[in-house]
Parts: sequence; structure tokens; C-alpha cells
Amino acid sequence: MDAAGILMLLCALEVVAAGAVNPCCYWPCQNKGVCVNVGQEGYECDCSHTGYYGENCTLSYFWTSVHTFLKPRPAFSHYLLTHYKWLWNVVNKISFITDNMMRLVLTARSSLIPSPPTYNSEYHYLTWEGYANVTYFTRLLPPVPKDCPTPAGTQGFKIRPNVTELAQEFLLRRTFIPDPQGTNMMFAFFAQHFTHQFFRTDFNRGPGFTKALGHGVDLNHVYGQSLEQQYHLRLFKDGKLKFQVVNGEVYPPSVKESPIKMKYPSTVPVEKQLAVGHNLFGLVPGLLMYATLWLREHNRVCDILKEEHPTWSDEQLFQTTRLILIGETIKIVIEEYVQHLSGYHFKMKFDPELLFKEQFQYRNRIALEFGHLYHWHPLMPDSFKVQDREYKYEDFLFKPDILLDFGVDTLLESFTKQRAGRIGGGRNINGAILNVAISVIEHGRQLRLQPFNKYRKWFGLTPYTSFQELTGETEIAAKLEKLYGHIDAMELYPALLLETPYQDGIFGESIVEMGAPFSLKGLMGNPICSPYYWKPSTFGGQTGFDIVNTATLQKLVCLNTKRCPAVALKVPDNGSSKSEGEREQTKMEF
Ligand code: SCL
Repeated sequence: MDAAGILMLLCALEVVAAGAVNPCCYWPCQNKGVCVNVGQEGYECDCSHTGYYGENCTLSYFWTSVHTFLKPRPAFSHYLLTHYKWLWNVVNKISFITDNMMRLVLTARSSLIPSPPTYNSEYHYLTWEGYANVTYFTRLLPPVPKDCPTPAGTQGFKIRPNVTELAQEFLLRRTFIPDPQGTNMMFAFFAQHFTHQFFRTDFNRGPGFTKALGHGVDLNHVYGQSLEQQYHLRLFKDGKLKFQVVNGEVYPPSVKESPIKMKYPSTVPVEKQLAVGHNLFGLVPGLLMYATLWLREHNRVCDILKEEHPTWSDEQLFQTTRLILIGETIKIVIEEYVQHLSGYHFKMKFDPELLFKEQFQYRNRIALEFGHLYHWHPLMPDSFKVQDREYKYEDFLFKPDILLDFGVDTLLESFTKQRAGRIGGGRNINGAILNVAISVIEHGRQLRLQPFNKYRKWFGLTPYTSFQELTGETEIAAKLEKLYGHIDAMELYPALLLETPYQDGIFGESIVEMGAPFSLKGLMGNPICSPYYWKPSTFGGQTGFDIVNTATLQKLVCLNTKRCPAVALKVPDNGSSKSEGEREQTKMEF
């Protein structure tokens, strides 16, 4: 008998000695019913508002059955949305259809996210603390009860596979696997820059806590986390942010002018340490590049607002510009970033009015599970190409000089050309950052995340019945089965990366079906999307409202760079990126 076997036996004896297993560890309640243990060894399922009834919430009411019968499977919808381009080209021109489809996408996805938020990592039952204490990430599924026989409840082994071995065996890149959707480094750095405003784990307190108390798109990575940081970053003239001019171009100020606590190694001299809203953005030149673009955009919008409102104070110009940039960000994320990521031929639209007649809560709380599934380190290449140079990780990280020496334009060109790695399918994380994946798995265990299949169920997906079904092959599946014992004990993060990706897709069904609801809820749950905010006056009048409603990544670049390089979130395939003429047009429009 091996060590795991002995432990299992000991565990079984322990259980016998203690009397009985907490029945909720068997996850008896189906269809989102809530398990409550009653007496010494009993339980009850609370099936309220689930559309189901019966002891384990397994019996469906009539309309639930009708609904379930009519609802297409996610894999089917995804197939339709990513095929028949010619059909979508027609559909996309009929606003009656696209508006209704977009509304359906938004409501169907958002309805999977509890709002107001429910659990956090401290409580497996509802609490006022869990609701009110925004220093926690919320939790879609409560932690596995501490008295369960195994980390997955009752299935699988008591001891989880060694994390380092797991990562090295299944996640470590052998040879670079390019993303079949053509995703480039421009996308990868956008993702990193954008998401780090709401994924800011407070590691001093633990992996269940966050420093980003806005829980959404508040642009704290541009404006700082606190009022103190914001004041250091502001010029206090015409609403603008502080900046410095290097080689005739505008860049973020150094920490000398903006004394905020940035994280740089001591090898970077103080005058070279750029100060931006997120204290870790000195890490990657790609992050500093986006930080510079948004800083330039902020000051550009301030000029436009000041022209229209010469009487406005610095404060009003600053605050209004911030709202405009939040709007621009959401517009670009939905219509370009999510558009690209989804691979849909259906054209996504950012229009808050689509939800005005729907039941929708304009609030958001970042979930721990969202943070876990967004660890997209496979995107990172083996080396970073800038013009004719190629940088290894150690020569690229914490090198703000790369931005200042080459300039924003050159980085934009280079990052648009370089292909990113495929996220799904396994074995595609560069060794230099494998430690991050290791930490994610460790945190998942520490936080007692429920097993992968439980998340599949929550999002309306059928749980996998075998590792073969998960990975779509036999070799890795067999190894996983040996390590975990049962598919119902498989952990969330490794499963997301090891699931068979969609055909020519960046990742598989689970990342899409779990990521899209969190993502869209976070974007549309922003207060600027609510009826009292979503009007021209919020953005300083029609001009500001137009800036939001016509924002594109290409415009963000063109209006803030000298050369106006062609950019996109995927590598150019002959003729897909904008022509010189079209870009001239973009420049002329302003
Ligand atoms: C998606 C996302 C964020 C994370 C993971 C997946 C995604 C739609 C239609 N979104 O936005 O695929 O697509 O929302």
C-alpha cells in the first residue's frame, strides 16, 4: 500500500471514530440548491428560487423543464457564433437582430453571477460580513467545509498531487504553441494592464483579499489606488496628470516628481523609475506602454474639455475626464478585446441602453474564481521581440528603459506583430513564469475552492465524467486520474488549462462559459452604464459622450502617437489591419 492509500485508510478510521461525515461533503443538493447540515448527521437542501424542488432539488417545475428543453448547449451556440461568417455578415447589418442578440448575450451571461454578491473565503454560509467587507474577493461557490474527508468533499484522495510536479508535468511549455486565433502581444499586454486594476490580491492579508476596493473598471491603475496616490500623480492644472518629456514625447513622471511607492529593483535608478497608478507596472515595458497611452489620452481629453468648458475647475476637468476614460475602456474592451477573445463572428456592441428595460444590478464584486481563471500566462512568448532585438525574460522585466529608448510607437508595432501563446490545451507556460501557475494552484487549495466539476454545473455545463473527456486524449488523462483518483476531485485551475480547446480556439468551453459572465457583469455593472449616469452631461456634454461612443484602440493609439502605427489585438493577416489611408482618415477625424 502506498502513502496515499495509508492516508485514505487512516482517514476512513478517523471518520468512523468521529461518527459520521458531514453530509454536505457529498454535495447532495443539485441545481444551485443550498446544503445545510441539520442535527448530528442530517442535511436539508434549500431549493428556493432555483426552479427545482424535492429533497435534493432534483425535480423541476414545469417552466423549468420547458426552459431546459429549449436552451441550446453552450458548445452548440459557440459553434454557430464562430462559424457561418457569411451569415453573420448579413445578420450584423440588421440592428433589430443584433440589438436583441446583444441584449440576450448580456442578460444570459450576467444572470449567472449572484448580485448582490454572496460568499467569501471566510464563510461557507451567507453573512453580513461577507456582503459588507469589500476587502475580500467574493466567491461564487463557498469554500469546501473544513470537516470534509477529502479536499474535494468526499471524492478523490485526501492528499492532492504535488503542485510543482503538476505544473512541470502538465503546464510547463515544451515548445511554443502559438494561439490559433492569432492573438498577439498587444492583446496579451492589454489583458495584463486592464485586468490588474481589479485583480490586486492583498498578499499581506492572504489570497482571499483584494486591494482593489472599486471591484471593477475604475481605472485605479491609471489614477492610483488611494487619494494620496492620485494627488501625487495629478498636475493640478487643467485636470491633467503629471508627465515628463523624453526624446520629445510625453511619458509618465519619475518617482522623483510623483513620490508614490513603486516596486522596482534597486538596479533601476530613481530617475528612471516611472510612476503610474499601479505599483507593479514597472515590471513589464508592455504595461508601461499602455500606461503611457492612457496618460496621454487623459491629458488630450482634458484639453478638449477645457476648450468647451473654460470656466471649469481643475477638479471638474479631472473627474469628468476620468469618467470618459472609463467609458472608452469599456467600449474598447467589449467591442475589440472580448470580440477578439470570443472568436464570434457576431458583432458585439457596447450600448448600456440595451439593459435599461431589463432587471440588472449596476454593481459588481470581483470573484476569486474570476481571478483564478484569468491567469493567462501561456500567452507569454519565449522571448520578446522589439524591432530587430530579441529580449529574454531577465532582460525585459523591470526594464523601463526599453519603453523610453524605443518609444511607444515602436513598441506598438512590435507587439502587434508578435504572436502570443495559446492559453488552453496545456504545456504552454514559459519556465520563467511557471511559479505563478504554481501559486495559483496553491492558493486554490488554501482557499478550499470547490472542484472543477462543481463550477461546470454552476455555469450550466454538464460535469465531465472522465479525464479523457476533459483532455480529449488518453495519455495525460491517465496520469491525471492516477494523481487525483476521480474526475470530481479535479481542481479548477489545472482543469481550465488542460481542457480540450475549441477547434482553432484560444481555450476551451469552460474558460469561455465561466469567464464571459464575470467579464460582462463587471463591464456592464459599472455605474456609468446605469440610466442616471449614461447621458452626455456625465461626460461633459455631447463631445465627451461622442469620445466614449467612438473609442477604438486604433484611435487611442493614433491620437496619442506621432507615427500612428497600425495596431490590432491579433497579428496582421494580409489585409486585415487598417490601411495607411484608413489610419490617415482616423487622424483627420480629429
Ligand atoms: C471571455 C471573457 C473574459 C474571460 C474569459 C472569456 C469571453 C463573451 C461573449 N467573452 O470576456 O470569451 O466572450 O463575453
